[in-house]
This record gives sequence, C-alpha cells and structure tokens, in this order.
Amino acid sequence: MGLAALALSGCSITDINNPVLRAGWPEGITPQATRMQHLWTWSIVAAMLVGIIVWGLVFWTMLFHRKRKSSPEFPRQTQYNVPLELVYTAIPFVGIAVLFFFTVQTQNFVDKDHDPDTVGVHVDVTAKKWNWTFGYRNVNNHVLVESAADGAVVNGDADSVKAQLDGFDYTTPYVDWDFDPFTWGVDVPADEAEAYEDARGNPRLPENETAKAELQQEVERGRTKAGENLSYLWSDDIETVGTTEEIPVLVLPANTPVSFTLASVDVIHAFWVPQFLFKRDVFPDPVRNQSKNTFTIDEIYEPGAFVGRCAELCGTYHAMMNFEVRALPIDMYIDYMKLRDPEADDAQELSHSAAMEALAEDSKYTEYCEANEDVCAPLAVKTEPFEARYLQQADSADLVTASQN
Ligand SMILES: [Cu+2]
Repeated sequence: MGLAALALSGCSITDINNPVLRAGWPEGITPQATRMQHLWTWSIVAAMLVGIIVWGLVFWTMLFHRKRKSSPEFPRQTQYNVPLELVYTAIPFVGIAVLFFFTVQTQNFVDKDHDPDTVGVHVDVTAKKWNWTFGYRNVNNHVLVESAADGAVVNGDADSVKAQLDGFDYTTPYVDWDFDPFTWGVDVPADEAEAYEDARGNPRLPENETAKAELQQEVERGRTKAGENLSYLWSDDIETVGTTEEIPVLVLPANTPVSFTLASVDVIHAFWVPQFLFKRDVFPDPVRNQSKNTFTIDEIYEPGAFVGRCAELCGTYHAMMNFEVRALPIDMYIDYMKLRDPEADDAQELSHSAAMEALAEDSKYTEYCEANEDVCAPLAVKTEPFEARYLQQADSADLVTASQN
C-alpha cells in the first residue's frame, strides 16, 4: 500500500523524505531528525506489510474455510496445533526485537551527549512561565567552569574531572551540574560531602543583572523559596530573553554541531522545535528530578527560521510560550556573536534584534539578506508575541470605570 501510494505520488523511492513516506511528519532539518523520520517511515512500512499478511490470512480463512450451506459439516478444526501456535508466537517476537533494535540505535543517536571536542556551540536553555532565555556558553572560549576554589577550570571526562578535583575545596558551591562530583561518581569522604551539600544548598543567583532581578521577583512572589538551590541555572555572558514585543530568537549556526542544556526556573516545560522532530521536558533541578537535560544536534542542514514551542502544559499562557530557531550561515553567525559579545574587541553588546539589524546593513550580507529575508529578519518571522490579555482587561476595566463616572 505504501509502495502504491509512493508510485501514485510520482516520488522516487530513493527519496525517503517525500511527503507520502513522511506520513504526516514535518520535514526534519537535522541528521537526528532524519534518522527518526527513517525509523518512523520504515516502521510504517513494516506495519503495513504485517497488516497485509494478517488481513490476507483473515479474509482467506473467512472466504475459503467457512461453513457452507451445502454441507452439514463444520470445516476441519485446527486449534491446539502446537507447532503452529509456536510459530505465530515466535514471529511477532522477532518483529518486536527488530523494531526494538532500530529504536535503541536511533535513540542513542538522538540522545547523545555533547562532546566538547566537536561541539562548537553550547546553548543553555532556561524556561520559565512564560518565556525562554537562551544563553551562549563558552563563547570565545571563555572558561567552561570557574567553580573550583582556586578558580581553576574543571573540564573533561569523568577520570580527568576526578583528577582535577583532587584537593578540591568542597565548601565552595559548585556552579555546574555537569561536573557535580556526585553525578560523576567521584568518591567523596562523608564529612566533605556533607560540607559540600550544605554549601551547595545556598542559592546562587545569576550574575547577570536582569536575570538576578527576575529571580529576586520570583522569590518575592513566593514562587521560589529563598535559600533554594538554584545552582542548576546557568547565566551566560550572552543571553537572549523574550519580551512582550519580541519573541526570543535562538540564533544558531547552520552546518555546525550544537548542544543544549535545559533547565526550568519554575514548573515543567518542554523544549520543542517541530522540525527537529524532537522535544524534551525542561525540569527545574534536572539532576534531582532525574531528567537528562542535555542533547546534541549534528547540524541544521540549511539557514532558515523555524518555530519552537513549549510542549508541556505549564499554565495560563502556555500556548503562547513560543520561540524561534534561526539558523544563520556560519560566517554570519560569527559576526552576530561579535556584535553581542561583551568581551569582543571594541565590544558593542547589542541585543539580538539590534545585532540582526546591524548585520542586514553590513554590505557583506546585503545581497544575501535581500534573497533570504527570513534568515536576516531582526524579529521572529514564524511566530508572534502573544497579546497579553490581562493588559487588555486592565484597559477595558479602565473604560468601565470611566463610563461610570
Ligand atoms: Cu511552558
């Protein structure tokens, strides 16, 4: 049936990405998405084949082995045929084993962690009701972790972290979950572990002033307890935050591996870019909630603009908690970062939209931007900021009061 549909649609079987074989899925824009789509497509093909065989057997039995009016006898009865029963128990088991094998393979590919040697861009995604913050870690090779007592950088695989942590002062709160000695299974003497846990319980408010003020507000509103451990939240030198006028746009380079770390300030959200064919729940305190909050994409195939959404019901304005992924050509991405980086030579520290406007005016990109408006637009093009209804309500309440006077 799949093959017939394929033939009718006039698409080539070598093009597994054609709309019929995608069967309702959007076109993926990353190798991870492609791999998942292949699993999906071949699973459908397998299901169709099994369906054809089963329907065939059912109809064949109904047509040729029914009781006939002309005959007083029932057809020959064949239940309790042990060899046959073993066969039709074994065949589905083989089918499940094959599906399981390919599912695990795909899952490992999609769920892999970032390798600091190959991943050029690492994004810290912070979700909160109802907005996103996208921070760029490690821009210009700023140190990854500045948490060791003497300011030394802790980085690398479990063994080297262990070696680097030798003589580490556990009374200093750690700032990076990824390198939590407990997560890494490093042996810590009990008394030191206790001291470490005590210290780690202190809130670490982000250094960034806006984020700090926001968190302070959350504390005042009683949403976040004072003294709560917030060390899982990242604050980066370069961050993009949405406003009531601006959808947060996550700018990424095309054709470059990008890894993500997800964390929530408040409730459970979910990071979903439909064209990644992937979403992942965003938890507060991911480690203690046993949520694997990292993943990597090998690349985004081409520059473009792609909508992103929150996919976990998180409160009143959940449906409006959108963002946009903007993939830029790599040289343009580098220039974008220079415009935003506070530590760049003659730093300009522009906001996202100001940086995009500056790029569009750069003669280097004029021609490209005329041909690719979506890529160069300063604001999101795939989704719009939501209308804050409570503001409208406030307005109409004013009108009612005015008309009564
Ligand atoms: Cu949400």
